[in-house]
Amino acid sequence: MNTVFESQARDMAASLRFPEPVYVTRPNLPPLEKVISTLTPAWEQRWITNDGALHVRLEAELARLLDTPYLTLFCNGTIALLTALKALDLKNGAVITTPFTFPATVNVLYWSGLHPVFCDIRPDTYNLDPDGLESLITRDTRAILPVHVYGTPCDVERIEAIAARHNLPVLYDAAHAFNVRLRNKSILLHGDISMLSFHATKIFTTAEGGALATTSNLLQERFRLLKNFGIAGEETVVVPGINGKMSELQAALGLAQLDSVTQNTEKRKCLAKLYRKLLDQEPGLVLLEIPPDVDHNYAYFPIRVRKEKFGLDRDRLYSLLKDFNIYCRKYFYPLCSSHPWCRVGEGALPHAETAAREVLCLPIYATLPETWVEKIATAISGLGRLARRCVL
Ligand code: T4K
Repeated sequence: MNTVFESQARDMAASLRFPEPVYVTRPNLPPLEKVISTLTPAWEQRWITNDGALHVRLEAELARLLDTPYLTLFCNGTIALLTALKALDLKNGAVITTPFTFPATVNVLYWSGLHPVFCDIRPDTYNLDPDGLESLITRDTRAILPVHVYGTPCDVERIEAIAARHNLPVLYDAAHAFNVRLRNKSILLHGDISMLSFHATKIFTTAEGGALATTSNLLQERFRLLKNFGIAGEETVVVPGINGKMSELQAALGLAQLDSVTQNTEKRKCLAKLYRKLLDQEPGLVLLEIPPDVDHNYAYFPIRVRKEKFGLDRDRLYSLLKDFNIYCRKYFYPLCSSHPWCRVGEGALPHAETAAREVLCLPIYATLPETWVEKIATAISGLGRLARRCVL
């Protein structure tokens, strides 16, 4: 590596270094007193899980906020996804999904006796590309499992038209898509089932937590049974269910946060706008375009780093930013298709492979100061300029 670059990059990092680590995200935590006061009735009644009053309230409030007829809470998004596969009675076959996702999306298939068939992604939205979908459908296919990556809706109309032609259910991994609307309609109204995650890294959090949304009353009833061991009555177990329940402690955290959802999204929107203003013209950086018919949640701020024009590749930029105390994340590297148990050869999913090599998610969260965004953008453009000057 060029020593002039090394020493000047070190000087730049020393002068711009944040006094504390800047993470890709931070949970949006309500005041602790508010969580305690929300939790107090549960404490007094000593009812801390199993469909408690807070759980019931959070379910109803979220269904209203997210505009979905049926929403069922879970202990986390992964168990919710696993339960959705069981509720659809999928077994012994393939599910078509994307390789550009968090391992949970694909791991649940293996836990359910299914296997993934990977469809390449669109290079602009990072979502499953419907152009490649239909040719992957065989007699073995049981369902389609697309992901609304970074909260951007998939091409739901085309995916669902293909699914309908082949009589296949569509289960959306909507872990990133809390409160996203497409053409002024909740994204959760698409497909048979959508899964949400309320993990600490998500824009609405119950520490760990998740939900399934559906428009089907029958599916909702199955979720309820399956997440509670299949228990239909004190002496009746009707299906082999598991424990997917959310506790009252988690529900209290969720309830205490509900009134900040809109403000939180507005803050993120402003920060995303600022990043865009500062980085849009940077050579070799490609920013995610938000389609005009989408009300986005700005959960992530992914950039694509093209070495030929930017001067540095994504991995080098990621490492150098750590010297500034900036901890970005390579969501989603490695691709799920590259896990040894998937055995998909290199070159089979070209758009996903390029995205996994080039995408870097920058810090974005409601309490991130605008001055920090300016400093992060200065660090990124400064490193790019320096690299181009030193011709690495
Ligand atoms: N499908 C998709 C598409 C998903 O993205 C996910 C989860 C799932 C399904 C599964 O849903 P869950 O079962 O998780 O509900 C994180 C999360 O653990 C994971 O939930 C999330 N996706 C994924 C995108 O991100 P890591 O390995 O990056 O987490 P970690 O611990 O490195 O945290 C990232 C940053 O967040 C830290 O650098 C700092 C900050 N952080 C994290 C935690 C836990 C905090 O500030 N406070 C915290 O408490 O996976």
